[in-house]
Amino acid sequence: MNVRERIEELRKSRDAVILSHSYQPPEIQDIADFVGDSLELSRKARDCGAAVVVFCGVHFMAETAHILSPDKKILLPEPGAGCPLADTIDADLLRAFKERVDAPYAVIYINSPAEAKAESYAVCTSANAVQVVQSVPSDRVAFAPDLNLGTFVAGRVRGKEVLVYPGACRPHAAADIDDLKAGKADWPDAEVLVHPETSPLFWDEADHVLGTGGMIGRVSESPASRFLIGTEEGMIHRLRTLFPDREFRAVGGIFCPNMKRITLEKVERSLDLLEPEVSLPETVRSRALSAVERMTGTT
Ligand code: CIZ
Repeated sequence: MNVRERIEELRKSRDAVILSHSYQPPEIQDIADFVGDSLELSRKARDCGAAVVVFCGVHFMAETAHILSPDKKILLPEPGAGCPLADTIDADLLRAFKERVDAPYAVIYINSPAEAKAESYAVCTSANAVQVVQSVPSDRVAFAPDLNLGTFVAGRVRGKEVLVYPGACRPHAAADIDDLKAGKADWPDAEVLVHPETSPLFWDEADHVLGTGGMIGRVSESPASRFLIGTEEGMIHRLRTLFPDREFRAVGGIFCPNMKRITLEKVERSLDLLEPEVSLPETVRSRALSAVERMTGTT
């Protein structure tokens, strides 16, 4: 039996579902039951009937799945797959930031640790950040941890001051603008879609600034046949799978090494041993859940 066959057998015998983020390597996306963004996958984890969820992504994503599904076993096949952006904030840093900027309410990007979510009024994703910030019952809102996304939101909400924490996703924030311009020169007819974690220099060159779910929605309704994509390059496999009749090219050289740490062998091992499991103390989980539910009430 090869590794794919062993995974298949274990998936059945363990009553498991395999979820993959759109930034995962192609071979992981291809064996997954569902591929999507962190919130979509956490909702799939909650709504599926399976007892075991193998979350192929990074730590904060598996944690979010646990926040929504405390009774399921949430496995992260590579426990070292972290998110340096999420690591820029924690509960103490967020409390200090809210105090320093004199903003009683914080909106926190889903790319953050559960302890910081528990200190926040609401969670947001790149898709709904503007609506979530707009819904906060205060005219001063602290936003953490992504500076570029927060700046994007600050420019779009009405009647509120958004005080932005200076965290960054390095691969997105340091994306190569010359590569984007070269892509546009090669494919002048292409539509340019970039992620809000990239810098404003990228937004200025783009037709649309969107999270990964928004990119899929835009491609499905666009008349264009070619697209330049300014986000983590794993997204190209996702888009090619969904839209085999269109052409996609990654621009900016955006590569997340943490997203590539899960292998088929690690998925198999995780299913076999039912570890490593991700869970949280109930006090943190339930407070983080309230912040996630406020987002859901908004969007
Ligand atoms: O929330 C997610 O899954 C991430 C990391 C990005 C996005 O835009 O979907």
